[in-house]
Amino acid sequence: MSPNTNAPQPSTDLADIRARLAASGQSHLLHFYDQLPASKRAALLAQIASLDLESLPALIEGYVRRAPKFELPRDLKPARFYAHDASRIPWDREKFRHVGETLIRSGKVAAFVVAGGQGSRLGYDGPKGCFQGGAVSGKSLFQIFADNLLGAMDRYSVRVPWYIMTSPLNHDATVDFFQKHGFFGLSSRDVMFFPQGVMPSLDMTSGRVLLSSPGEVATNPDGHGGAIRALHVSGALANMKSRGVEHVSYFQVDNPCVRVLDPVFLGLHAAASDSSAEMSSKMVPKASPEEKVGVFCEGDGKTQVIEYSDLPMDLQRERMPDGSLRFIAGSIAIHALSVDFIERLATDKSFALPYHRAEKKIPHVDLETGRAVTPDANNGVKLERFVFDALPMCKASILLETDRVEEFAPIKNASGADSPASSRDLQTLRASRWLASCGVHVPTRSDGQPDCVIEISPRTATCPEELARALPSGFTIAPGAKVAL
Ligand code: UD2
Repeated sequence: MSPNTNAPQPSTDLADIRARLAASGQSHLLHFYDQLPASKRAALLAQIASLDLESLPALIEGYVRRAPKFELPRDLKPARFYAHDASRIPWDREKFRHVGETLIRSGKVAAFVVAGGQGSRLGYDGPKGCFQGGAVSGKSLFQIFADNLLGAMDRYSVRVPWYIMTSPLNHDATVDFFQKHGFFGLSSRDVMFFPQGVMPSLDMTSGRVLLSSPGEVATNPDGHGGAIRALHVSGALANMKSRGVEHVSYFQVDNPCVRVLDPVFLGLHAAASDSSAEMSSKMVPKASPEEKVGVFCEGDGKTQVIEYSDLPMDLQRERMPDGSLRFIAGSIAIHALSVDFIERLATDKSFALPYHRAEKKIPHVDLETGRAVTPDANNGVKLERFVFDALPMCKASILLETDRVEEFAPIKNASGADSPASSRDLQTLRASRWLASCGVHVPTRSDGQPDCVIEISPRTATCPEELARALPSGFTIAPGAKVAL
């Protein structure tokens, strides 16, 4: 599938650009213009033309000159959720599984991964989806998601389109990777890549836009919240509608244990009496008050995610009488969104998600000397939008609790928590559970952890019941074995 290339192009005329730069206080971006060769001049003008310069003065005032203050809603309380253990607070899981399966089988669901992030914490030089995330196979994260879809297509006898949001910084490398690997067995007609927008990176003191080289503006992807607009302007939404897609299953590129299409979640999203079927979310109970994930809350009558840094620590530490955390619902960034909801937001001229400010070390060119500067302390501000800020724009939004081991093994850092090693352990732990429930003995170490590494491809099974059907008879695992199923 190809993105839409018919969007109107802004003027690249030098005089027009000079006027826009002067009006937004950013004339320094042409500081080296006269020294550039013709091709670089044209590229710089095209890049500047594509930026929303007009909104910069207000953003610089509101986010750079002073850090914005987050106001907690006065009636803030924890968000309600559909409990993982449906015997505790009863709800009809099988009814919603049926609804979700019917939606998938009738081609009304698409997969959508946000893969435009820079992944700097992992220290991996390339799109994060190309990282080898499979615990045993070393398959890339993208291939694991593709396997997930191939499994679902077999199970439900349907073609499921997959939309992949890249950024201008990793778009070509992502597309090349899929081409090199034959789209991992998917049809290229079912995979659509489109880049998200970018924001200029700003100097933390002056608010001036930084230059990454004499002929290039320093930019950063505009956050996963940029997906709402990018889905629309790229033509992805129109493509979904032409295929009869009504709901999008949204996930992040860093989690190899994600269930790309979860019928129970999709069914709840689409049909629960307290859902407007606009945007729904999954959560896991926070591991500790200090865990750095956004928290689902209710305030001003709306479900919302409050970033851990905005939620006061005394609230994060509050406990219920049974000892559990009161603000327990940690976001694992898995959502379901309706195509109608995305379109309503993306085509509403007054729609805008708020920006969030992140202080970063941003390499740039010194305007006085023309030399490249690699800062060793934060010197810049990146502005990003977050997709979960669309939740309060829903009429009613539901939340499903899930089991951390079942669905969340992210790869974010090079070592420690949320690293390739912790993800491998979690993939193995989940596989061990599934195998044990199929009656297979899993060897354990003296600390009770599996004495083996196991990876179950989502093409083989996405739950213990499917694994029971797929396992060869007499299947065993030897201590220390590495097993890919
Ligand atoms: C995110 C959540 C956090 C928790 C966690 C679960 C935010 C701000 N925080 O933390 O609360 O739910 O995930 O894993 O979201 N991305 C883009 N374009 C961008 C920026 C990011 O596509 O401009 C993608 C990125 O490729 C990745 C995902 O968004 O798939 C998460 O990005 P992140 O690494 O910035 O978020 P993280 O892990 O800090």
